[in-house]
Amino acid sequence: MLLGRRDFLRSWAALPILIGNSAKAESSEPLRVRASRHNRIYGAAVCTEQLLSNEEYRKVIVREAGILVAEGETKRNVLQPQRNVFNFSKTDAILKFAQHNSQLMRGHTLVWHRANPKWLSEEIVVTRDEKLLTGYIEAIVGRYRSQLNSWDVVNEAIEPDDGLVSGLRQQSIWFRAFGESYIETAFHCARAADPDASLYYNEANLEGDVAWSERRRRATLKLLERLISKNVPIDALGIQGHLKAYRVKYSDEVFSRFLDDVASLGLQILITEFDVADAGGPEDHVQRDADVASLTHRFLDVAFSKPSVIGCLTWGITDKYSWLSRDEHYRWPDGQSSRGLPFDQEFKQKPMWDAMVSAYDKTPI
Ligand code: 9MR
Repeated sequence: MLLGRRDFLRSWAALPILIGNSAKAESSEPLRVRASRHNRIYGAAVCTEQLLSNEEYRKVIVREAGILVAEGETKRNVLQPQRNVFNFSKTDAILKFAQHNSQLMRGHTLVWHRANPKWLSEEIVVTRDEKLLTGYIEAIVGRYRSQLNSWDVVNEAIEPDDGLVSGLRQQSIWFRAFGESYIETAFHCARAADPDASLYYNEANLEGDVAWSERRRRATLKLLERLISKNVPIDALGIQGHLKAYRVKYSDEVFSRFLDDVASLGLQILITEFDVADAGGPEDHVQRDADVASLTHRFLDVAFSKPSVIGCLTWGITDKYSWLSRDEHYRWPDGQSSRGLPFDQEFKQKPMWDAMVSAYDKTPI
């Protein structure tokens, strides 16, 4: 499917299998249908291995998701493990799957301090060669030109705890080699390689009602303002949306204000990696599911009340494969799975799915 930047919003509304004849929502209708009915999108992060090996997983992804993103396979450590070795097979497999199922696909992520292969980290310290940044973007974005509708060009460039006044992440090979300019270089290069793809800056921990999250919001807004004032080709902000139900306070007002601030810069917004960590919650998983659903509802209600928010992707779709169950900060010590995604381990819809449906259904068109 060849979909340009300007076609992005129109494109998912036009996907043939998405729209039923009736304008009235059916209770069994999947998220992608609910979303497109309201000119929004729903999608999910996927992994090739699971797509290849688990039919039930494949079915849920095909039924529910209007857009896919690779959870790991489009990162540089996978795509370019050695200087002269590129491995496109996994990304190609996901793209083929998406195209076969009339799903869009987005790219995540071109520049991320945590996805650099070892050879690159070693080389850039010595050479400071900008080609190590631009050559990669030209190769990857060029290869998938007109096939991915958007790219997270730069991911997580903010880290106020690193101590810079700008709040930029100092502990990144990119910042150390080029200073802040690597961000604009990356965007210019991506735009030249695929003029049709929407270009995103993607950032984490932007929604908490806590001081450290506020610092992140301020630094992100300032960065976006600087980029826009320099005519850097950026189209949207990706808000990851990894919520922590029992650990980080969330407030509708704070989140709403931030969305308005971003929209006032003329940017679109996508919730790119939504899930809700349930670590630290009560033992009773029924109670946790209710809490996760309630937070999901509040968060997405605020998001979808804004015309600038074009949709939401969850980071995975089933608890069976969630990164939250693997991560040392969020996994349960007794080995039970986390319950932060719309489907449980057995691929059954959870209250979180109902909350998402309801948020999409309420979205003003
Ligand atoms: O969920 C992803 C996990 O499986 C990978 O091991 C990890 C490193 O590549 O990345 C995780 O995804 C991260 C995403 O790329 C950026 N935002 C935070 C996500 C969770 O750590």
